[in-house]
Amino acid sequence: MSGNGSISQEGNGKVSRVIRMGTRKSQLARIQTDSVAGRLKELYPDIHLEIVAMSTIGDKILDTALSKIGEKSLFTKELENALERNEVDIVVHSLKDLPTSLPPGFTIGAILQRENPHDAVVLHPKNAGLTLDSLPEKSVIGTSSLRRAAQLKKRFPQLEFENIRGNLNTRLKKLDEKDDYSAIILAAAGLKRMGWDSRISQILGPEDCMYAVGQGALAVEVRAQDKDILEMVSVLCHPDTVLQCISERAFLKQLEGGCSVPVAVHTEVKGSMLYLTGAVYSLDGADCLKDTMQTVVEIDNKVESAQECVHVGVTANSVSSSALEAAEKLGMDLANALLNKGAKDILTTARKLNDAR
Ligand code: DPM
Repeated sequence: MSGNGSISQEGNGKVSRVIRMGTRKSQLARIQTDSVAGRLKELYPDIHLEIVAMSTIGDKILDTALSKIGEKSLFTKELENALERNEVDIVVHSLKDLPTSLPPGFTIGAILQRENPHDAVVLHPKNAGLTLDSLPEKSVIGTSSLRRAAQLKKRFPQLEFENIRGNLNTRLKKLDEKDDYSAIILAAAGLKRMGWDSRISQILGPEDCMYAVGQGALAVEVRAQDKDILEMVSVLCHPDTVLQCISERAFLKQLEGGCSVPVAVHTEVKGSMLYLTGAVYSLDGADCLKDTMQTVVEIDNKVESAQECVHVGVTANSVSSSALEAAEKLGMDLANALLNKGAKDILTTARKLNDAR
């Protein structure tokens, strides 16, 4: 056993170390952390888990659009500081909030099975029964995601789009209790985890709105050097989700996009094939570059032992490294194809216009 605070085996194979899990204070973050804690408890009945809740910059600045705050690690910095100081050992995040390069010393030790990755429409109660197609002209849709706004503006030009911020609870309150928005767009996964499935009136398929890189998947961040914890969490990995998310993250990284650019993806694993569709948009959605590529991923390959490779921040020791490499290359190849067609200009212009707003 290595490292500080290593897991002690009591001679009967039982793990007796106290493991602390850091979480943001929002209800969604608590629910996500509790669900990972539950999985760990099932797998390791003898571990002692402690949950440490803290606020992050992203939770404190609630009135500015995410894309305007300009802090890449908005929701993650305080939690990583606590990891670094050994105040916590594990942090659970929504993967889509984690930058494609993590600061040195940290890694994603597990990506869990993805929930529904699509976006969902939540209607003001007075609009019950309507859809984005049937809402009256000039209805205001709340979203501060550049990605959602760009795609939906193009697809539903009769609608208007305005920023809405705050955690999920705040947003639903703003929708229901005021008359500012006819509907809001949220990730189906977050709504489902909160137990608010019944508010979903429409799931947006790829022809309406492709999802964000990593959307719907939970990630477990740990200290890269903490081999005991890394090994412990690696069994939480869902191989198909890991491969999909690695290709998506490699695509975003190669484009040099952050968590607030109009970039969207769609991935599927069918047999031993991994399909990735990726797109970049101008802010109004008028310009769009989109393409699909695929690769073979041999998931059933025997996992090469003791190989520790990091792919776009992810250490997935339980997944075949040749499959991980193929997934990462797929994302880079697709990004390069779009860059060759002028993706850089579209993104640079989008960033400039957004900064100037
Ligand atoms: C990121 C975006 C948003 C979150 C940008 C995007 C949405 C921001 C907004 C990177 N992070 O999606 O284009 O609507 O103003 C976030 C949510 C979840 C994780 C909430 C949501 C839950 C779903 C999941 C915020 N981060 O998107 O409705 O686990 O994927």
